[in-house]
Amino acid sequence: MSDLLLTHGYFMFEDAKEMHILKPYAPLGILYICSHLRSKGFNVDVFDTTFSSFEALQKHLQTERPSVLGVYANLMTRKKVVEILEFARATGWKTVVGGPEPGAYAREYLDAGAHVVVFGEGESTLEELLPALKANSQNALQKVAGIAFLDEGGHMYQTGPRAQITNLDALPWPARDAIDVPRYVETWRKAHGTGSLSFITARGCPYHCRWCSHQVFGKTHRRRKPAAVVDEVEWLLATYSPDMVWIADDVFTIHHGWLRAYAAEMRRRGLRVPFECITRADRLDNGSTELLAELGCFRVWIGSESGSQRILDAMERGVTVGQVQAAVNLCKSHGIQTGMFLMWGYEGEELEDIEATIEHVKRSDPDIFFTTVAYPIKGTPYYEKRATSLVQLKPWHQSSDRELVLRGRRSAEFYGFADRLLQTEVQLARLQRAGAGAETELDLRRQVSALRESLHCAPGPG
Ligand code: B12
Ligand code: SF4
Repeated sequence: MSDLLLTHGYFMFEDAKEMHILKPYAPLGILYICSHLRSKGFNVDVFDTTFSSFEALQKHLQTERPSVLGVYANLMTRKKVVEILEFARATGWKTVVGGPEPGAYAREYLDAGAHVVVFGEGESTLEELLPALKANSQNALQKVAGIAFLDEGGHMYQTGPRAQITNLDALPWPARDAIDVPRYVETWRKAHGTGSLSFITARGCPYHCRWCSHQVFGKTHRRRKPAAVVDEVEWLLATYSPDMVWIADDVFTIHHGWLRAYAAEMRRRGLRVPFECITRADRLDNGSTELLAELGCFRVWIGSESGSQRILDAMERGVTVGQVQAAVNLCKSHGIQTGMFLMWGYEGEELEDIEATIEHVKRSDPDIFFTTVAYPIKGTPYYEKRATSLVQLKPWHQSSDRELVLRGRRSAEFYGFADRLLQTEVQLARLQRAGAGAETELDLRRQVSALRESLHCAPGPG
């Protein structure tokens, strides 16, 4: 019998959208917890749901001797996680839930079947929590920092905050041996021709974009030593032979001195691997972009969000539209592709801000861009400010923060037109640059004016 079974609520085969994307990554959070606890002498298993089914997990929970089940939850997996918690509890397991969402909805997760909710990083908390759960005493639980549970009277008891891990290098690498990592790499390779896997070089982001969740790492930024990261990269390449990697940090390019040291160590060991990462436009300059290219970076993702400076400032993004355009150009000059994330509907956005975003994307001309309609995540300043305008249409356990309706927000149809107008305008701009035939251009111009008219006539804020 294990001391702890870890799992999560992401079932790739049960999600049509994910089956279309087919770019799964291993759940690093629970793998970090697993390796840490194993190094402290605990017996820990992982049931990786990514390539499995809810039925298989149920069967596993029924056949294993119940101990403690730890579940990772984020805003997208809430529904599944609640089902897992309910089932596990009914079959005799003690249930613990952690990850980026539960800390913001502690009471809801406790009511939904979790015995304990863990806030923030899970490694040290679980190390103390497992013996406390074994002791089966509320007294013992009260001494564990960074948790919440229901006391005998059904009231939520929240202990004091847990200090963050100061030395990330003291942590063992994620327990990738606990899951089928080759299957992740193969799934990528079969679908895209390149097998990929991920690792992190740091925890936390010190910036304060108002809609971004800082639930787990706060506003800290803690980095691993460059040589320690290169050790992991070297081992990953030798063990799993991926064709590329994803550096899953919030902002990989945050610290240029670190980046130089990392590049020097990779160079010294003769290592180079194609990779993609996320950056902020203001954290790219000529030197850092050159290093990215040298290291094998083929694509950077930039949270561009809006082409309107007014909206960027309202988001407290700390970046200018001009910086984003310069960063895209810089990447182009170093042969690195750019992917852009854009957000519609942030508070205060008007038609002219949408037009500014369209102009911005035309001018920057990134290789790829994705749009989302802004949604407030609980625990963020954006959510707190809009809390009184939020309407939850379905019960909490069947819903997610993405499905919250914001009063005063324009219709889905409106943002659909904004999306199509953006796509068509960018297509037109590209054709014009390439000197396309007059007929195609005329056709696109007609589409653009029809879409602009629909956008302007679409229902206003409701
Ligand atoms: C990589 C990543 C992805 C990747 C891959 C996910 C994967 N399989 O690794 C992709 C691109 C697929 C992705 C998608 C999405 N993501 Co994402 N992603 C991240 C990112 C940048 C890194 C995740 C990571 O590896 N962290 C490192 C590990 C060590 O940290 P961790 O997972 O949080 O684990 C620690 C603690 O949470 C805790 N813990 C974790 N599990 C457990 C379990 C128990 C029992 C306990 C006690 C503790 C515990 O201990 C761990 C170790 O200290 C994070 C931001 C971040 N820096 O964490 C966002 C983040 C997790 N993503 C987020 C979002 C919103 C999404 C999307 C909804 C985006 C979208 N609009 O589609 C989707 C949802 C996908 C899905 N179906 O689950 C939000 C989640 C917010 C929330 N409240 O839930 C985050 C926090 C970004 C943000 N700042 O807003 N994401
Ligand atoms: S959006 Fe990116 S830069 Fe902004 S706070 Fe979040 S992780 Fe940091």
